[in-house]
Amino acid sequence: MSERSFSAEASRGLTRRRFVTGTGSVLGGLALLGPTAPTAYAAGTGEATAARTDSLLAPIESGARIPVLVVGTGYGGAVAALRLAQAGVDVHMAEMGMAWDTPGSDGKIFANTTRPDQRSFWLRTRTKQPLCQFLGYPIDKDIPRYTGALDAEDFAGITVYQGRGVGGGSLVNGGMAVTPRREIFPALLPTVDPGAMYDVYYPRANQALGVGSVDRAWWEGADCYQYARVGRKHAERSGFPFVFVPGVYDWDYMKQEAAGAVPRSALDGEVIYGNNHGKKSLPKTYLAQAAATGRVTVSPLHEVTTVTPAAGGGYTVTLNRLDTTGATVETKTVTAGRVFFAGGSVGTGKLLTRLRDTGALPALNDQVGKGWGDNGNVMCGRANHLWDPTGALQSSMPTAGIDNWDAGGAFAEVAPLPTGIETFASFYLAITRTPRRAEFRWNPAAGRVDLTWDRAWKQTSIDAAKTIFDKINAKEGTVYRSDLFGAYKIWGDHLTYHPLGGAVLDRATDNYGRLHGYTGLYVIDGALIPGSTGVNPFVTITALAERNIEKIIATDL
Ligand code: FAE
Repeated sequence: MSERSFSAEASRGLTRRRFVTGTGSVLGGLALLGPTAPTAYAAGTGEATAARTDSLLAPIESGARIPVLVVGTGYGGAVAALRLAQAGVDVHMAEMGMAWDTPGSDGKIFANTTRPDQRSFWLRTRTKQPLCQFLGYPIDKDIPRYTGALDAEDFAGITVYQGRGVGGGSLVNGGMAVTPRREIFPALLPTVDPGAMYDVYYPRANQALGVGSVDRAWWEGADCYQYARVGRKHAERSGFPFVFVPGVYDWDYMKQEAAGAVPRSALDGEVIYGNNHGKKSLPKTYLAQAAATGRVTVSPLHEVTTVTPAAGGGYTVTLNRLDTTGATVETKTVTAGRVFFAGGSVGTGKLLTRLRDTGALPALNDQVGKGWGDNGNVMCGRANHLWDPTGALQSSMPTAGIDNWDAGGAFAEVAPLPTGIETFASFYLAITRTPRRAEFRWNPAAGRVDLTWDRAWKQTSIDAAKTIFDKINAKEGTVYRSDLFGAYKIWGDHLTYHPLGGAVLDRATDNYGRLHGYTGLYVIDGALIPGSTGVNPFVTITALAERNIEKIIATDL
């Protein structure tokens, strides 16, 4: 059977009931997460994700034949699933993380930033917080090993933070929804028409993500943004443009948090381990819309391990069903007409590199695994004078940054330090221009994929960030904090929140994400972007996915 007729047959002849567990499927999905009852949270954006996406949860049965399998439920995967479903295609999504729809014993789905527990980290027995020290004291602590929401994935030269669960990075990120300035776009994705991106796909992505802007009048007087106003004052006194950026938090909900009218989330410091309320994460946007089509199902706690051509057409996909300790409790094999790789830059980059180099997909080209970058991420803090307090109450949702991209190659997000106490610190995540690109390499002796990143490469990013902060420190008579990332360590140069690349557009794939070497295999996530977006990346990942899936639906299906 040809690949095309396989898909057509699969779409026509297989109902969802035949390839997912039947009536028990939704309960089955919940049961995977533990014994606690499904939640019913407050209305509006405060409501739990379950309210809108529980109908998606339907673990796939071994032996199923499906038209489309999407690997991962982050931005790229959610766009692919929604648009394919709207085009009449049944889609199944495999997600290695949990569904995050069930509260723990404290009544909350996600753990608080200041009180990490097993829900916080992906399969770690000790937290690995981005800021590992405070005032000279280590702040990491032991936790039970669990399939938590934030993965701090260690490679030789860098720790890559990623979201794990239905919704991918949208569960744990800061919600800064930034469209890069049009002038810098051609350098980011040289083979993509900026006209179409800025006229069609960025607006489409922003609309579907629910991107909006904070009420500036409210912001000017809000206690929780004092830290940002101090950031603005210091930026502007040194002559740097201070730019407000949109976000995906429900700003009206935040106002109600400040007024004490609803449960606090951003104002309770929730962010990197998930937001219990307020953030318009993918389960409330793209995935909720996907659920409404009735054509999309999700297997949480299912990790795709192998994809290889099937004898009768399509692809044989192997999935490990995990328990919450990360152990494989079942291995399933299904057949998919098409596979969309959306495991994120690291997930997709590692998986494709391994599949090529271990013989499962040997025709993938030599560009697979290459072009990986850290979006030039580097963090730092500054110690303010006692007359410049940044506030004990800090909203965990950043709203603005310092733009020195053209002159110094840096855009610095004025970030919160939501400790609950006055720290007199200003904290920044800088996104910098960096020429450094690493690659994923299969390591047969160790049986794993390595990343060739070198910690010393961050010096370019530090230099770029210093174009902003050396000047501000000189002007303000202040110094860098040296107690946040280790003893006497100024720069958070050991990590990234923004992995990009690993299966770059128009190199590992064609100009729309079709993998070279195989019909019916696609990349549709941050792996397509060659290492940098110049700003926070998820809007660009979403917009590019919108562009590519539109073309794929029009021409391949
Ligand atoms: P992603 O969202 O990572 O989704 C991939 C999904 O695939 C994950 O759920 C994985 O668990 C799953 N997966 C991977 N491998 C497999 C497999 N083999 N089988 C099954 N499932 C698999 O990918 N970006 C912004 O624009 N603004 C921000 O404010 C911002 N803040 C951030 C803060 C933090 C702490 C972090 C970690 C990231 C932040 N980001 C931010 C980055 C942003 O979340 C990230 O670029 C996107 O989530 C990447 O989207 P993808 O679709 O590529």
